[in-house]
Amino acid sequence: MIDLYYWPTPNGWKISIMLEECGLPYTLRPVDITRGEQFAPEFLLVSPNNRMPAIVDHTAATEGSSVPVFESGAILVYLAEKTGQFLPTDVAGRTEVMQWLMWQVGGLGPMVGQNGHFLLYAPEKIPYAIERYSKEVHRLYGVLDAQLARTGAYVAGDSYSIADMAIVAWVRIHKAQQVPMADFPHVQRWYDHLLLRPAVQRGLNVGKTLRVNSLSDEARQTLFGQTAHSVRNGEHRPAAATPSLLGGADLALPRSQPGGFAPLRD
Ligand SMILES: N[C@@H](CCC(=O)N[C@@H](CS)C(=O)NCC(=O)O)C(=O)O
Repeated sequence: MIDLYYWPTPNGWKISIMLEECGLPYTLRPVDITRGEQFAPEFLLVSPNNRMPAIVDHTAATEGSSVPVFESGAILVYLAEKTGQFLPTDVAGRTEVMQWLMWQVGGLGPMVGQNGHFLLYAPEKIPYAIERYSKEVHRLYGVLDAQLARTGAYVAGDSYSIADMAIVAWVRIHKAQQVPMADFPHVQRWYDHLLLRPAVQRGLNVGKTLRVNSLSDEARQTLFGQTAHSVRNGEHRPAAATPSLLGGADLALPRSQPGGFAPLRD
């Protein structure tokens, strides 16, 4: 069984879509990032960057150990290699997928994230920041549109891949991000087509009811007030143990990692 550490956001959806596409059984372990559950010590053992998504594969082939993976791009590659699906094995095909996956992880995701921050969450509306990120997001959508015009099918060519899954999760929020989709007809065509896939629908619906539309002051401080000091001092940790995370207590970390999986006790 695979444990999926998850909250319903674009980075989380990438992995719920992939798990649904592969038909791999998994246990959902919600990480409420508005409550600071990403700082729970047991979660940090899996994801030292205090970000979800993360997985722990208890069915890994590696003898006697479960495999923890953090970073959505690494998780997608891990699952693709585990199942032999959605990532070609020939060098040219694999490289094509990898470069668009990296484009999403290093470009589209962070830029759309900053766009959303200054557009929707920042307490003061800073015109320079809003313009900077909305222009960059517009440019990136243009790059995607041109690529989809070239392939006439999926992001990395004729076959659906983990690059499509990574990108569609972020395109999903285009309305809230005020992206003018009329400027990007090829993205629109591809997006409509992907939404017809039952596994994409299921993946996007995982944990839907957990999603909150507004952030309390406490949640804002947890999400936007992090520094190395505050993280080191445990300032954002949830006050109480997190039941959803405790189920992962049987994690046996690879031998190279010190310590073990210490479940929180009340
Ligand atoms: N590079 C990471 C980014 C993950 C990420 O930013 N996750 C956000 C939610 S979309 C999160 O966990 N935020 C918690 C926080 O900001 O403390 C990945 O691709 O997995």
